[in-house]
Amino acid sequence: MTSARPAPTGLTSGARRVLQQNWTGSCTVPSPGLYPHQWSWDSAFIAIGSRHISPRRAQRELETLLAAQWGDGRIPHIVFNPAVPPAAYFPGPDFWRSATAGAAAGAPRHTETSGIVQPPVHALACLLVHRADPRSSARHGFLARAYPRLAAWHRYLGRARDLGGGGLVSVVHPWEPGMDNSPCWDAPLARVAPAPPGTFRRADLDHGAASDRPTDLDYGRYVRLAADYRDGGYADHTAGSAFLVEDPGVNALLIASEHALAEIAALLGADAAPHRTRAADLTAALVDRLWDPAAGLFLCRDLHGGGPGRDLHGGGPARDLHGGGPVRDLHGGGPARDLHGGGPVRELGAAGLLPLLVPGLPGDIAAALVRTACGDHFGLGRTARLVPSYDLLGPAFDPARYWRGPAWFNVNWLLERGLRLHGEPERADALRTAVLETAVTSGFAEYVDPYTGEARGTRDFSWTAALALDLAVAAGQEP
Ligand code: 2M8
Repeated sequence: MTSARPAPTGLTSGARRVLQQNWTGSCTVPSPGLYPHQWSWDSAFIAIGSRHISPRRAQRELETLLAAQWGDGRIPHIVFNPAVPPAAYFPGPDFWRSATAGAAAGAPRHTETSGIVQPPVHALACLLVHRADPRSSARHGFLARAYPRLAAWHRYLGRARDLGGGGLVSVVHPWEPGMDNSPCWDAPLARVAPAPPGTFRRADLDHGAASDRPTDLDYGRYVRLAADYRDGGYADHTAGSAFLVEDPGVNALLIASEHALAEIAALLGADAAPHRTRAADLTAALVDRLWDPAAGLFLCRDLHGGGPGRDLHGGGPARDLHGGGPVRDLHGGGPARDLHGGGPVRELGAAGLLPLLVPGLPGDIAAALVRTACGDHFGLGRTARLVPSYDLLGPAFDPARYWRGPAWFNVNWLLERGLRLHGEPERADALRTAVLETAVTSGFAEYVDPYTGEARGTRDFSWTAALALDLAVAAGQEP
């Protein structure tokens, strides 16, 4: 069922303009000022939109990213453009030093990349790009070339990143789930000793208001974690990261992509069964390890954590997450970690709603997720214009600061899809209309105030344009 409303004025022309101006000839940068290189999950979302402008260009977008894959299967979160001045973005290629520090993990020798990863939306993006023009896709062997790389990427996540031993993927840095500054990371991040302030220079503050961006203290911790990972040769098997979290968003996107990989395998005449089995196993592990029936939401699991956190259902904190309790020295001689355990992070993040994207999710859980999305904490269809990145009622909620409350267009696009998948077409239509209107009125903002839709962050942001265009096409508003 599609909405009969016309696209908001300027949507399709504006979206096309943004995607054109941010295209480099081989990929699309998220934003030429703030993010002047290629980002992994950005390119997946961008290709999902740009397939409606040029399927070939969307194929190219993904192929450029896949060409930077490491020998161990990881797809790096940034692929650096050597033509961009080093000071334009921090941490840049001089920091990550992938070709040398990542050599043992098979980093490309002639392309500089970061060493961490982002959520695996790529197989889903490849399938959608293929569907936009199956003939062009077949002519260029798009799926045949992408499939082994996507399969290796999923294998890397499944083998090297099951650091909790329970069948889910772990992230080793808050940038990996893409929701960089979420309050869900506050407790796990509090254990990390920040890099001293004078040892690095932030480039992001040249482009964004400090009040919208992460604090210097958090940035110091991001730098420390990334430097430690690099200095360990980007090895995962030792599980040495001071930050180890199982995130429901990352795992839900992997499951959705594993289903897409099964379809891709079938299209290529390959065996789809292992992908279907893997999707089912991951779904069972996701429910088993991260579903919290009382919260009606999937919660992150902090593999170094444990014990009670904030009481999500009663009034006020049961324990101060940032003070009080002992902080273990993970680099010193503390007690051995139980990597199979850990504990839930008692914060309500939008990543906990993303399993709505999972086709095989039990119906009662999907229904509970819809109730939570429409309840007081996320306000879908009620108090919020777009679904916020974090609990509207949470103690750390901030409608302006990066991933601590503002609404992001990729999250809302994913939820729109999930609502449709789980039999909620009216709610999906209403969310789609809100996304389209807000994309235009905000000037294709990077993120917006979840209540008012007021623009935040950078403007003419690529995935905002791409995903709005995709929804306009789905609504029949764009040929
Ligand atoms: C933001 O992350 C980068 C680091 O990767 C940054 O803050 O510098 C996040 O919003 C992330 O999800 C996004 O992929 C990236 C580029 O748009 O920006």
